[in-house]
Amino acid sequence: MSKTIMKENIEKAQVEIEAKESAVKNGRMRQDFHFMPQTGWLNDPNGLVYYKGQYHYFYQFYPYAGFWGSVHWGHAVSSDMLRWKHLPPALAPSEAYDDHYLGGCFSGSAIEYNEKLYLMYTGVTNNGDGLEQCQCIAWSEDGINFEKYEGNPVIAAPEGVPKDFFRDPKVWCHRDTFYMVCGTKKEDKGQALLYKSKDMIHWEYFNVLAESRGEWGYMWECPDFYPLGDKYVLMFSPMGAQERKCVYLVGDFDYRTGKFFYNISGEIDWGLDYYAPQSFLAPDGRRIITGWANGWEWMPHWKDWGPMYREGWSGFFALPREVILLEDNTLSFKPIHELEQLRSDPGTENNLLIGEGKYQVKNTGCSCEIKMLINLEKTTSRKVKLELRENNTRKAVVLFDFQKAEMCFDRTCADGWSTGIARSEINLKNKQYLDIHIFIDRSSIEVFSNNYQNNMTCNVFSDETQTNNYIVPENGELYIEKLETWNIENVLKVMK
Ligand code: DQQ
Repeated sequence: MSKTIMKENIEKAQVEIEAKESAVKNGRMRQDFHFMPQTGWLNDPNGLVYYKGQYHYFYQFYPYAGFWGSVHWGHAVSSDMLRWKHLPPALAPSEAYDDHYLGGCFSGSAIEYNEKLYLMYTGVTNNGDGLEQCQCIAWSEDGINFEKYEGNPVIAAPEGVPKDFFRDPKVWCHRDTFYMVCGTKKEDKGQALLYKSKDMIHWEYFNVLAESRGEWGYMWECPDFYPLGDKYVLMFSPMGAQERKCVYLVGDFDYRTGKFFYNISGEIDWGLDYYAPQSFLAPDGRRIITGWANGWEWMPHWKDWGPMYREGWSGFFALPREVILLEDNTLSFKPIHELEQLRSDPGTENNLLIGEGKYQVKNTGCSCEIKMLINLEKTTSRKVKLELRENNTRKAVVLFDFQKAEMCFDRTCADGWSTGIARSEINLKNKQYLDIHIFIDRSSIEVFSNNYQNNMTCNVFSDETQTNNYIVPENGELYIEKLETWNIENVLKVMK
């Protein structure tokens, strides 16, 4: 019976998608190379996995409007993480434990087991006493059609855990045992709880993997835990930690106690639009993350989700980034090398000395890539402003202040819609060079700097007249050792 309800709800969603997808395809704000839904609303990445020769993206999905609603899991596959083929939704609300209109199939993860693809997600319902969250299982033999386990839920909120703050399971396997980390809170301090299982069905509570003492917010959403080199990394998206929305911690993990000891912390992305990143392993061993390029109303600079709802959709993923462990055990997040396949019309300038006035970057438009290497020792200016998507009246401004060692993304004059300024400090100690790498798409700008350690994703809803990009040094000369530019191919318009 329940199988039938889920199938019917998926078919209903698919009818809606097919009726509206061409309108979204013709939209002015749709992205050229960032993954986005065919129609409707997208938020967190879920169940990212490489399974039977293809990358799978699942995502929080409401097919019926460009706003959040009872969540389904959208689904798409790709062989290169660039060109995506959309599939019917993998999960739809259908059961007493996941069918509330303010709930549904919340975030979770995927893992291959016995050749099947297993999904673990949070079912959210309401039994008359407020929202309740529990962890549930679904699986598939072909990676396309999923069925929910009839014994769901497999984990209910334990004693002392608030029933509406127990979510976002991320599963991995280590030596024949499955482990799962999920987010919760205790006395208004965020926590990551650890569970283990031998068969993905029967789970036992293990320990508090890590927790906030108040410095990392009151709730940890979408925790993710994985080995990297000889270390372990915990990522989570804290609620209530001000500008800190995507924290990473690096340390050591003890499988005997289930405890994580960290001594390094950092921010994955300081932009106004980056949240809930999830990681997965590529077949060549790279640890890759992707996040939702937007945010929630409780965030300090939040205004709204942007005007895309007018075109029948909302939300996209930030570019996939490879996570790299550096010698000092901090992390850098580098856009995957596959993206280089989308480059066209290359332009290169070497040893560029820019003085008074604006330098216009060549070969750029509504979707392009700009890379520069600034020689700080040969630079006399104290600041450089990058004016992006400019058209005489509007522009997004990214300021690098070498004296204050600060980077700042100001989009208040970018598009007549967006507000907000993002800031980050940049460690320039003993640095001869500052590297900057920018990806511009129709509705977003991602800036990577300082060896991909200071990154900002901000949505900017510029129009097609905003095609100029300028480099503007202040009070002195800027020495760019190498400036490279490319246009970027539109790969999503042809996506099924
Ligand atoms: N989004 C999901 C939750 C998660 C939140 C609901 C984070 O599972 O905690 O759509 O963005």
